[in-house]
Amino acid sequence: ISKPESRLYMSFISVAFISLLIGGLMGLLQTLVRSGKFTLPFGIDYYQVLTVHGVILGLVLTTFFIVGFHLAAMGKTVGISEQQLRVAWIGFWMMFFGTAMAATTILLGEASVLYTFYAPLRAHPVFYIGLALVIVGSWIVGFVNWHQLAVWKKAHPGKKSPLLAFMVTINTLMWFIASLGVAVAVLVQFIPWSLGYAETINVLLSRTLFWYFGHPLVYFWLLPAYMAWYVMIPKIIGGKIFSDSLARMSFVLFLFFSIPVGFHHQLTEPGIDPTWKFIQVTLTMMVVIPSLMTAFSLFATFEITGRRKGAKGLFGWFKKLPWKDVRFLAPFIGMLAFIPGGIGGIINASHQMNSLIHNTIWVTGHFHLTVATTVMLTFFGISYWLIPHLRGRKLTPQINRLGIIQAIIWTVGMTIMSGAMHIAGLLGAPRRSSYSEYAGGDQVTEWIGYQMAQAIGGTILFIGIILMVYIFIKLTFFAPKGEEEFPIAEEEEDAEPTPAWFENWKMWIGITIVLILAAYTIPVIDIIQHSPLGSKPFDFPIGR
Ligand code: HAS
Repeated sequence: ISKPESRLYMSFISVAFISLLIGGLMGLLQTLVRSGKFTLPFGIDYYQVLTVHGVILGLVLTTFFIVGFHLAAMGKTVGISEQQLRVAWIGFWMMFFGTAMAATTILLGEASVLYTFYAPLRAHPVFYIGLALVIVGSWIVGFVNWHQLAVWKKAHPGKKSPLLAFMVTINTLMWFIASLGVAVAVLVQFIPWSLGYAETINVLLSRTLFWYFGHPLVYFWLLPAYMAWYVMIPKIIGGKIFSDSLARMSFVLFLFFSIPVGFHHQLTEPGIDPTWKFIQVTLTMMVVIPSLMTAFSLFATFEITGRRKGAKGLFGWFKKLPWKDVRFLAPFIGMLAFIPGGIGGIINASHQMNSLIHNTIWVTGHFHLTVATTVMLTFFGISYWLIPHLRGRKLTPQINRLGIIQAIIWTVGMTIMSGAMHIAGLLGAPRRSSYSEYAGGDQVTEWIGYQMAQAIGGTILFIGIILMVYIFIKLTFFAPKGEEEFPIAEEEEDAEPTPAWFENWKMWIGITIVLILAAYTIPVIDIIQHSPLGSKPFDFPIGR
């Protein structure tokens, strides 16, 4: 790998790990405050800390890691030119300065609006401008990725695109279409409102535009993990990809069904006709299918590989998996966590059950299993080979051992914290609240023990973060020089050939747009007509 490439990809990944440290510390503070045994010093506001945590981990860490990983995957499979590198740097610096602007406003207490930042909470205009820069910067890198594939296809007429490049293209397409929603909200609603040009804001529209973006956002996090599961894990375990076509189909289904489902975050909201909620919940159940396909394909890969290595009996293949290789173990724990995580998602999406868990800390438990365990442990798993690969170093047995310890610490901490969140949520404990006795009451006393458990889990997780950052520094600067493989598996010989129509991008984008228009046009018209700009203002002072 060339030095300029390595420098670019490492810049993205380094921002992600710095974010992990800062955001993780905020997470620890939150669990301590919620335990009731600790108050924030210097008059720091709970919501300021919560906003740093959500924005830095949910938006900054993820986007920087993913964009860096996308670039590395494209560079490896289809190549990158000097000019493309230069343009990608522009994207990096826009994202970097955008992050710095948004972070400054949060630290000054001018943007305690949480990572979901929809109205009526209002931030300083610089916060929104910073976010817009992050999004536009990520688009620029996305355009570079598409250009990389186009150049490759021109040089290889009639050939199917490499699987990894196909997957990156789907994820960047989904990201682009989804973030158009939040870009509209930022440009048309938030910036004029925060600058004082518009006195009021259509709250429901801002929430709807946010969730149009917010749900595909979670798949933008998930799909790079799926890339590692489909393409890298088979190689790491000494096997092959079960089916190239199945993997491509599952990604295409994510493109179709990730976006027209945002209403499942708004099931309790008045102002949206229940018919449209029903339609979007049905589409949500469709987006479960590509995950079930992924689970099926992974089991197939594990079993076929194990049997090839001589495994006997129904589950003998299980013993043949490389348990002592952290490049496998960390993502594998992520897969395991996704079983309860996914089940929780299906519960959330079911309207009646949603009314029990909505706005409780159950939801926080759900996303700490999905994004903070499934996705993060897979990102850690990727880091163990990607960072030494980029830095011309080796993953030593000693760092591998530390990685295994890290994965175990993470699992223990998250099981305690997320488990306690799920149970407390079912007992009615609200999310997004600092410690309160709510004027007493039997139900409230039931939550206290679980809040203590969350603080214990949070503390263990923070130890896991320190260890991970230590491993990152070690892999980047101190591991011995050498070569680490970028693992890309081949497909099974007897798999059906991938049909050529998978490259029909116009068809995929066309179907996606039709689904979005079908799910959103009428309800959005309704929202605008029944609650036009100039309706009841929710004028909170800036910074609250
Ligand atoms: Fe979710 C709320 C529904 C998946 C993240 N979700 C959130 C929020 C976040 C989030 C951040 O319908 C909070 C937003 C906020 O701040 O308000 N979610 C779903 C559904 C799925 C789902 C249906 N969520 C995710 C993923 C996330 C994520 C992935 C991040 C990465 N979620 C909801 C709903 C809400 C929600 C509602 C709103 C709740 C409310 O009221 O506020 C599905 O995609 C899940 C499908 C997954 C599966 C699992 C497949 C299992 C696999 C692993 C196989 C394992 C193997 C290893 C092979 C069906 C692929 C096993 C080996 C052995 C040997 C055993």
